[in-house]
Amino acid sequence: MTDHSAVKAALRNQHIETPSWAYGNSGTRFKVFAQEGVPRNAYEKVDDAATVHRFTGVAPSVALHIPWDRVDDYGDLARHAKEQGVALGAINPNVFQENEYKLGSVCNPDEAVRRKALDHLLECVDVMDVTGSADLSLWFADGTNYPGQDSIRGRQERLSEALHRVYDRLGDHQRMLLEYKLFEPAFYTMDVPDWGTSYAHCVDLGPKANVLVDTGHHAPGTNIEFIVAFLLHRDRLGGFHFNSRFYADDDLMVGAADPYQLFRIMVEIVLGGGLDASAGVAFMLDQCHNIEPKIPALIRSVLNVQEATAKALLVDQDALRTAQANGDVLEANAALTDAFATDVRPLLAEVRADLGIDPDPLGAYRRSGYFEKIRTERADGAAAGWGA
Ligand code: RM4
Ligand code: MN
Ligand code: MN
Repeated sequence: MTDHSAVKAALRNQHIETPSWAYGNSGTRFKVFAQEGVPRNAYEKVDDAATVHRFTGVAPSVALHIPWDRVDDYGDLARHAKEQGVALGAINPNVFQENEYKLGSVCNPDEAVRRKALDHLLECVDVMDVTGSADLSLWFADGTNYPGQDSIRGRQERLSEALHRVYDRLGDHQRMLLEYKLFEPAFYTMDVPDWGTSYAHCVDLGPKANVLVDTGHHAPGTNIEFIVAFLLHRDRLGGFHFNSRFYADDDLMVGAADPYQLFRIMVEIVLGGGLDASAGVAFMLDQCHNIEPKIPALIRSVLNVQEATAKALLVDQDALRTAQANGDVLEANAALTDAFATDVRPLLAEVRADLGIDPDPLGAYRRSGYFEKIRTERADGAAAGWGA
Protein backbone atom coordinates (compact mmCIF):
# COMPACT_ATOMS: atom_id res chain seq x y z
CA MET A 1 0.00 0.00 0.00
CA THR A 2 1.16 3.49 -0.80
CA ASP A 3 1.80 5.64 2.24
CA HIS A 4 -0.58 8.58 1.95
CA SER A 5 1.19 10.73 4.50
CA ALA A 6 4.31 10.63 2.31
CA VAL A 7 2.18 11.43 -0.74
CA LYS A 8 0.64 14.39 1.05
CA ALA A 9 4.02 15.63 2.22
CA ALA A 10 5.34 15.48 -1.34
CA LEU A 11 2.31 17.43 -2.57
CA ARG A 12 2.68 20.07 0.14
CA ASN A 13 6.29 20.57 -0.87
CA GLN A 14 5.64 20.82 -4.58
CA HIS A 15 6.69 24.11 -6.12
CA ILE A 16 5.12 25.24 -9.39
CA GLU A 17 6.37 28.53 -10.82
CA THR A 18 4.03 30.80 -12.76
CA PRO A 19 5.22 33.04 -15.62
CA SER A 20 4.86 36.82 -15.35
CA TRP A 21 3.94 37.03 -19.03
CA ALA A 22 0.84 34.88 -18.56
CA TYR A 23 -0.69 37.67 -16.43
CA GLY A 24 -0.34 40.26 -19.19
CA ASN A 25 -2.36 40.60 -22.37
CA SER A 26 -1.51 38.18 -25.13
CA GLY A 27 -3.02 36.88 -28.31
CA THR A 28 -2.34 35.30 -31.62
CA ARG A 29 -0.79 37.00 -34.61
CA PHE A 30 -4.37 38.00 -35.54
CA LYS A 31 -5.58 39.77 -32.42
CA VAL A 32 -4.82 40.50 -28.80
CA PHE A 33 -8.09 40.62 -26.86
CA ALA A 34 -7.42 42.99 -23.99
CA GLN A 35 -8.83 41.93 -20.63
CA GLU A 36 -9.90 43.98 -17.63
CA GLY A 37 -7.71 44.18 -14.55
CA VAL A 38 -4.53 43.20 -16.37
CA PRO A 39 -1.31 44.27 -14.60
CA ARG A 40 0.36 47.42 -15.87
CA ASN A 41 3.86 46.59 -14.72
CA ALA A 42 6.05 43.91 -13.17
CA TYR A 43 4.95 44.80 -9.63
CA GLU A 44 1.32 44.13 -10.45
CA LYS A 45 2.23 40.88 -12.21
CA VAL A 46 3.97 39.84 -9.00
CA ASP A 47 0.80 40.73 -7.07
CA ASP A 48 -1.23 38.44 -9.32
CA ALA A 49 1.31 35.63 -8.98
CA ALA A 50 1.14 36.04 -5.21
CA THR A 51 -2.62 35.72 -5.48
CA VAL A 52 -2.29 32.43 -7.35
CA HIS A 53 0.04 31.24 -4.59
CA ARG A 54 -2.31 32.39 -1.86
CA PHE A 55 -5.12 30.23 -3.21
CA THR A 56 -3.10 27.20 -4.33
CA GLY A 57 -0.34 27.10 -1.71
CA VAL A 58 2.12 25.57 -4.16
CA ALA A 59 3.10 28.41 -6.53
CA PRO A 60 5.60 30.38 -4.44
CA SER A 61 7.62 31.96 -7.26
CA VAL A 62 7.16 33.86 -10.48
CA ALA A 63 9.43 33.86 -13.54
CA LEU A 64 10.38 37.14 -15.19
CA HIS A 65 10.90 37.92 -18.88
CA ILE A 66 13.35 40.73 -19.56
CA PRO A 67 12.77 43.38 -21.00
CA TRP A 68 9.02 42.81 -20.63
CA ASP A 69 9.51 43.02 -16.86
CA ARG A 70 12.27 45.62 -16.83
CA VAL A 71 12.29 47.75 -13.66
CA ASP A 72 14.72 50.34 -12.33
CA ASP A 73 15.54 48.39 -9.20
CA TYR A 74 15.30 44.59 -9.25
CA GLY A 75 16.20 44.44 -5.56
CA ASP A 76 13.11 46.49 -4.86
CA LEU A 77 10.98 44.17 -7.02
CA ALA A 78 12.39 41.17 -5.14
CA ARG A 79 11.52 42.85 -1.83
CA HIS A 80 8.02 43.57 -3.09
CA ALA A 81 7.64 39.93 -4.10
CA LYS A 82 8.79 38.78 -0.68
CA GLU A 83 6.31 41.08 1.03
CA GLN A 84 3.57 39.52 -1.07
CA GLY A 85 4.72 36.02 -0.10
CA VAL A 86 6.46 34.92 -3.29
CA ALA A 87 9.99 34.91 -4.72
CA LEU A 88 11.31 35.91 -8.12
CA GLY A 89 12.13 32.78 -10.06
CA ALA A 90 13.76 32.07 -13.41
CA ILE A 91 14.97 34.96 -15.51
CA ASN A 92 14.03 34.64 -19.20
CA PRO A 93 16.06 36.87 -21.51
CA ASN A 94 14.20 38.09 -24.58
CA VAL A 95 16.40 38.18 -27.69
CA PHE A 96 13.67 37.93 -30.29
CA GLN A 97 11.73 41.17 -30.40
CA GLU A 98 14.11 43.74 -31.82
CA ASN A 99 14.65 44.55 -35.47
CA GLU A 100 18.30 43.53 -35.32
CA TYR A 101 17.20 39.96 -34.54
CA LYS A 102 15.54 39.39 -37.90
CA LEU A 103 18.23 36.84 -38.82
CA GLY A 104 18.74 35.58 -35.31
CA SER A 105 20.35 36.63 -32.03
CA VAL A 106 23.37 34.68 -30.81
CA CYS A 107 23.52 32.80 -34.15
CA ASN A 108 23.13 35.91 -36.30
CA PRO A 109 25.71 36.17 -39.10
CA ASP A 110 26.47 39.75 -37.97
CA GLU A 111 28.98 39.89 -35.14
CA ALA A 112 27.55 43.18 -33.80
CA VAL A 113 24.11 41.64 -33.41
CA ARG A 114 25.57 38.60 -31.68
CA ARG A 115 27.36 40.93 -29.28
CA LYS A 116 24.13 42.80 -28.50
CA ALA A 117 22.33 39.52 -27.77
CA LEU A 118 25.18 38.24 -25.62
CA ASP A 119 25.26 41.49 -23.67
CA HIS A 120 21.57 41.07 -22.91
CA LEU A 121 22.10 37.49 -21.70
CA LEU A 122 24.92 38.66 -19.44
CA GLU A 123 22.78 41.56 -18.20
CA CYS A 124 20.18 38.96 -17.22
CA VAL A 125 22.76 37.15 -15.09
CA ASP A 126 23.39 40.51 -13.39
CA VAL A 127 19.66 40.64 -12.70
CA MET A 128 19.83 37.15 -11.18
CA ASP A 129 22.59 38.31 -8.85
CA VAL A 130 20.22 40.94 -7.48
CA THR A 131 16.99 38.93 -7.42
CA GLY A 132 18.59 35.76 -6.09
CA SER A 133 17.15 33.80 -9.02
CA ALA A 134 18.86 30.47 -9.60
CA ASP A 135 17.93 29.83 -13.22
CA LEU A 136 18.62 31.61 -16.47
CA SER A 137 16.04 30.20 -18.84
CA LEU A 138 17.22 30.43 -22.43
CA TRP A 139 15.06 30.18 -25.51
CA PHE A 140 16.36 31.29 -28.88
CA ALA A 141 14.05 32.14 -31.76
CA ASP A 142 17.09 31.69 -34.00
CA GLY A 143 16.88 29.70 -37.19
CA THR A 144 16.46 30.03 -40.94
CA ASN A 145 13.53 29.99 -43.33
CA TYR A 146 15.18 28.81 -46.53
CA PRO A 147 17.70 26.15 -47.49
CA GLY A 148 21.06 27.82 -48.03
CA GLN A 149 20.07 30.96 -46.10
CA ASP A 150 22.92 30.50 -43.65
CA SER A 151 25.42 27.85 -42.60
CA ILE A 152 23.82 25.36 -40.21
CA ARG A 153 27.26 24.44 -38.87
CA GLY A 154 28.36 28.05 -38.59
CA ARG A 155 25.28 28.87 -36.58
CA GLN A 156 25.99 25.98 -34.19
CA GLU A 157 29.47 27.37 -33.62
CA ARG A 158 28.12 30.84 -32.90
CA LEU A 159 25.56 29.36 -30.51
CA SER A 160 28.21 27.38 -28.70
CA GLU A 161 30.44 30.43 -28.35
CA ALA A 162 27.66 32.52 -26.79
CA LEU A 163 26.56 29.72 -24.46
CA HIS A 164 30.12 29.31 -23.21
CA ARG A 165 30.42 33.03 -22.51
CA VAL A 166 27.22 32.95 -20.48
CA TYR A 167 28.16 29.73 -18.72
CA ASP A 168 31.47 31.21 -17.61
CA ARG A 169 29.64 34.17 -16.11
CA LEU A 170 27.32 32.03 -13.92
CA GLY A 171 27.85 32.12 -10.18
CA ASP A 172 28.14 29.07 -7.96
CA HIS A 173 24.44 28.75 -7.31
CA GLN A 174 23.26 29.73 -10.76
CA ARG A 175 22.33 27.49 -13.66
CA MET A 176 21.31 27.89 -17.25
CA LEU A 177 18.43 25.98 -18.79
CA LEU A 178 18.42 25.54 -22.56
CA GLU A 179 15.01 25.22 -24.15
CA TYR A 180 14.41 23.68 -27.58
CA LYS A 181 11.62 24.13 -30.06
CA LEU A 182 10.86 22.26 -33.24
CA PHE A 183 9.79 25.22 -35.35
CA GLU A 184 8.52 28.79 -35.13
CA PRO A 185 9.38 31.52 -35.69
CA ALA A 186 11.83 29.91 -38.12
CA PHE A 187 10.35 27.35 -40.50
CA TYR A 188 13.29 25.63 -42.16
CA THR A 189 15.83 25.17 -39.38
CA MET A 190 15.75 26.12 -35.73
CA ASP A 191 19.18 26.34 -34.12
CA VAL A 192 17.97 24.41 -31.05
CA PRO A 193 15.16 22.31 -32.53
CA ASP A 194 15.15 19.32 -30.20
CA TRP A 195 16.28 17.89 -26.88
CA GLY A 196 19.30 16.18 -28.46
CA THR A 197 20.73 19.50 -29.64
CA SER A 198 20.12 21.07 -26.27
CA TYR A 199 21.58 18.06 -24.47
CA ALA A 200 24.75 18.09 -26.58
CA HIS A 201 25.36 21.77 -25.82
CA CYS A 202 24.66 21.22 -22.12
CA VAL A 203 27.09 18.29 -21.95
CA ASP A 204 29.76 20.46 -23.62
CA LEU A 205 29.14 23.26 -21.17
CA GLY A 206 29.13 21.42 -17.86
CA PRO A 207 26.90 20.54 -14.91
CA LYS A 208 25.35 23.97 -14.54
CA ALA A 209 23.68 23.69 -17.97
CA ASN A 210 20.55 21.59 -18.25
CA VAL A 211 17.79 20.93 -20.72
CA LEU A 212 14.43 22.68 -20.41
CA VAL A 213 11.45 20.73 -21.73
CA ASP A 214 8.59 22.93 -22.94
CA THR A 215 5.76 20.49 -23.40
CA GLY A 216 4.42 22.42 -26.41
CA HIS A 217 7.61 22.29 -28.43
CA HIS A 218 7.56 18.86 -30.03
CA ALA A 219 6.30 17.27 -33.19
CA PRO A 220 2.85 15.72 -32.80
CA GLY A 221 3.11 12.20 -31.43
CA THR A 222 6.46 12.73 -29.72
CA ASN A 223 6.82 10.62 -26.58
CA ILE A 224 7.66 13.40 -24.16
CA GLU A 225 7.81 11.13 -21.12
CA PHE A 226 10.62 9.19 -22.76
CA ILE A 227 12.61 12.41 -23.14
CA VAL A 228 11.89 13.25 -19.51
CA ALA A 229 12.96 9.81 -18.28
CA PHE A 230 16.14 9.90 -20.35
CA LEU A 231 17.20 13.38 -19.27
CA LEU A 232 16.42 12.74 -15.62
CA HIS A 233 18.39 9.52 -15.71
CA ARG A 234 21.36 11.43 -17.15
CA ASP A 235 20.97 14.24 -14.59
CA ARG A 236 20.28 16.75 -17.34
CA LEU A 237 16.64 17.59 -16.82
CA GLY A 238 16.69 21.22 -15.74
CA GLY A 239 12.97 21.74 -15.72
CA PHE A 240 9.72 22.21 -17.54
CA HIS A 241 7.72 24.84 -19.25
CA PHE A 242 4.31 23.27 -18.84
CA ASN A 243 1.43 24.04 -21.16
CA SER A 244 -0.76 21.98 -23.41
CA ARG A 245 -1.33 21.91 -27.11
CA PHE A 246 -3.50 20.40 -29.79
CA TYR A 247 -1.44 21.44 -32.81
CA ALA A 248 1.75 23.45 -32.32
CA ASP A 249 2.98 25.80 -29.58
CA ASP A 250 -0.59 26.47 -28.46
CA ASP A 251 0.36 27.53 -24.90
CA LEU A 252 -3.01 26.39 -23.52
CA MET A 253 -3.58 25.44 -19.88
CA VAL A 254 -1.43 22.46 -18.94
CA GLY A 255 -3.44 19.28 -18.64
CA ALA A 256 -6.31 20.67 -20.71
CA ALA A 257 -5.54 18.86 -23.93
CA ASP A 258 -4.17 15.58 -22.65
CA PRO A 259 -4.22 14.96 -18.89
CA TYR A 260 -3.01 11.41 -19.44
CA GLN A 261 0.17 12.68 -21.09
CA LEU A 262 0.76 15.02 -18.16
CA PHE A 263 0.26 12.08 -15.81
CA ARG A 264 2.73 9.93 -17.77
CA ILE A 265 5.30 12.72 -17.55
CA MET A 266 4.77 13.02 -13.81
CA VAL A 267 5.05 9.25 -13.42
CA GLU A 268 8.54 9.39 -14.92
CA ILE A 269 9.38 12.28 -12.61
CA VAL A 270 8.21 10.38 -9.55
CA LEU A 271 9.92 7.12 -10.57
CA GLY A 272 13.16 8.98 -11.35
CA GLY A 273 13.24 10.91 -8.07
CA GLY A 274 12.59 14.18 -9.87
CA LEU A 275 10.29 15.56 -7.18
CA ASP A 276 13.13 15.74 -4.67
CA ALA A 277 14.61 19.21 -4.46
CA SER A 278 18.05 17.65 -4.91
CA ALA A 279 17.10 16.57 -8.46
CA GLY A 280 17.00 20.23 -9.47
CA VAL A 281 13.94 19.97 -11.70
CA ALA A 282 12.14 23.31 -11.99
CA PHE A 283 8.40 22.99 -12.59
CA MET A 284 7.35 26.12 -14.42
CA LEU A 285 4.34 27.08 -16.47
CA ASP A 286 4.71 28.83 -19.83
CA GLN A 287 1.23 29.71 -21.05
CA CYS A 288 -0.89 32.41 -22.60
CA HIS A 289 -4.51 33.00 -21.67
CA ASN A 290 -5.89 34.74 -24.69
CA ILE A 291 -9.62 34.20 -24.26
CA GLU A 292 -9.99 32.96 -20.66
CA PRO A 293 -9.49 35.07 -17.53
CA LYS A 294 -5.85 34.85 -16.59
CA ILE A 295 -5.65 34.39 -12.81
CA PRO A 296 -8.28 31.62 -12.67
CA ALA A 297 -6.60 29.99 -15.68
CA LEU A 298 -3.30 29.96 -13.82
CA ILE A 299 -4.94 28.59 -10.68
CA ARG A 300 -6.57 25.86 -12.80
CA SER A 301 -3.19 25.06 -14.39
CA VAL A 302 -1.43 24.76 -11.05
CA LEU A 303 -4.21 22.45 -9.86
CA ASN A 304 -3.88 20.36 -13.02
CA VAL A 305 -0.17 19.82 -12.40
CA GLN A 306 -0.93 19.02 -8.78
CA GLU A 307 -3.60 16.46 -9.74
CA ALA A 308 -1.28 14.74 -12.20
CA THR A 309 1.43 14.68 -9.56
CA ALA A 310 -0.92 13.22 -6.96
CA LYS A 311 -1.96 10.44 -9.34
CA ALA A 312 1.66 9.72 -10.22
CA LEU A 313 2.48 9.49 -6.51
CA LEU A 314 -0.34 6.99 -6.06
CA VAL A 315 1.16 4.52 -8.53
CA ASP A 316 1.75 1.31 -6.57
CA GLN A 317 5.47 1.09 -7.29
CA ASP A 318 5.91 -2.34 -5.67
CA ALA A 319 3.15 -3.80 -7.81
CA LEU A 320 4.62 -2.09 -10.85
CA ARG A 321 8.12 -3.46 -10.26
CA THR A 322 6.83 -6.96 -9.54
CA ALA A 323 4.72 -6.98 -12.71
CA GLN A 324 7.64 -5.64 -14.73
CA ALA A 325 10.00 -8.26 -13.34
CA ASN A 326 7.47 -10.98 -14.13
CA GLY A 327 6.94 -9.69 -17.63
CA ASP A 328 3.30 -9.18 -16.76
CA VAL A 329 2.42 -6.54 -19.31
CA LEU A 330 -1.21 -6.10 -18.31
CA GLU A 331 -0.58 -5.81 -14.57
CA ALA A 332 2.29 -3.39 -15.12
CA ASN A 333 0.13 -1.20 -17.30
CA ALA A 334 -2.73 -1.47 -14.78
CA ALA A 335 -0.49 -0.07 -12.05
CA LEU A 336 -0.45 3.14 -14.07
CA THR A 337 -4.03 3.19 -15.30
CA ASP A 338 -5.43 2.45 -11.82
CA ALA A 339 -3.56 5.41 -10.41
CA PHE A 340 -4.69 7.61 -13.28
CA ALA A 341 -8.32 6.61 -12.68
CA THR A 342 -8.17 7.60 -9.00
CA ASP A 343 -10.15 10.66 -7.98
CA VAL A 344 -7.47 12.60 -6.11
CA ARG A 345 -9.63 15.62 -5.32
CA PRO A 346 -10.45 14.50 -1.74
CA LEU A 347 -6.74 13.88 -1.10
CA LEU A 348 -5.88 17.32 -2.45
CA ALA A 349 -8.55 18.88 -0.25
CA GLU A 350 -6.73 17.35 2.73
CA VAL A 351 -3.41 18.69 1.46
CA ARG A 352 -4.97 22.16 1.24
CA ALA A 353 -6.39 21.86 4.74
CA ASP A 354 -2.87 21.02 5.94
CA LEU A 355 -1.58 24.10 4.12
CA GLY A 356 -4.26 26.22 5.76
CA ILE A 357 -5.96 27.19 2.51
CA ASP A 358 -9.45 26.75 1.14
CA PRO A 359 -10.01 23.27 -0.34
CA ASP A 360 -11.62 24.92 -3.39
CA PRO A 361 -8.99 27.36 -4.70
CA LEU A 362 -10.98 28.57 -7.71
CA GLY A 363 -14.15 29.15 -5.72
CA ALA A 364 -12.19 30.89 -2.98
CA TYR A 365 -10.51 33.16 -5.55
CA ARG A 366 -13.87 34.08 -7.09
CA ARG A 367 -15.33 34.83 -3.67
CA SER A 368 -12.30 36.85 -2.60
CA GLY A 369 -13.18 40.00 -4.54
CA TYR A 370 -9.61 40.24 -5.90
CA PHE A 371 -10.77 40.54 -9.50
CA GLU A 372 -13.25 43.31 -8.68
CA LYS A 373 -10.45 45.12 -6.85
CA ILE A 374 -7.89 44.96 -9.69
CA ARG A 375 -10.51 45.79 -12.30
CA THR A 376 -11.12 49.12 -10.54
CA GLU A 377 -7.57 49.82 -9.44
CA ARG A 378 -6.05 49.11 -12.84
CA ALA A 379 -8.66 50.83 -14.97
CA ASP A 380 -6.23 53.59 -15.93
CA GLY A 381 -2.92 53.29 -17.70
CA ALA A 382 -1.57 50.85 -20.25
CA ALA A 383 -1.92 47.14 -19.57
CA ALA A 384 1.20 45.03 -19.85
CA GLY A 385 1.41 42.82 -22.89
CA TRP A 386 3.73 41.03 -25.20
CA GLY A 387 4.61 44.15 -27.14
CA ALA A 388 4.67 41.97 -30.25
C1 RM4 B 1 8.63 30.62 -26.74
C2 RM4 B 1 9.25 29.78 -25.65
C3 RM4 B 1 9.81 30.63 -24.56
C4 RM4 B 1 8.91 31.79 -24.18
C5 RM4 B 1 8.45 32.53 -25.38
C6 RM4 B 1 7.52 33.66 -25.02
O1 RM4 B 1 7.88 29.82 -27.63
O2 RM4 B 1 8.33 28.87 -25.15
O3 RM4 B 1 10.02 29.87 -23.41
O4 RM4 B 1 9.69 32.63 -23.39
O5 RM4 B 1 7.81 31.65 -26.26
MN1 MN C 1 8.75 27.97 -23.18
MN1 MN D 1 6.70 28.15 -26.47
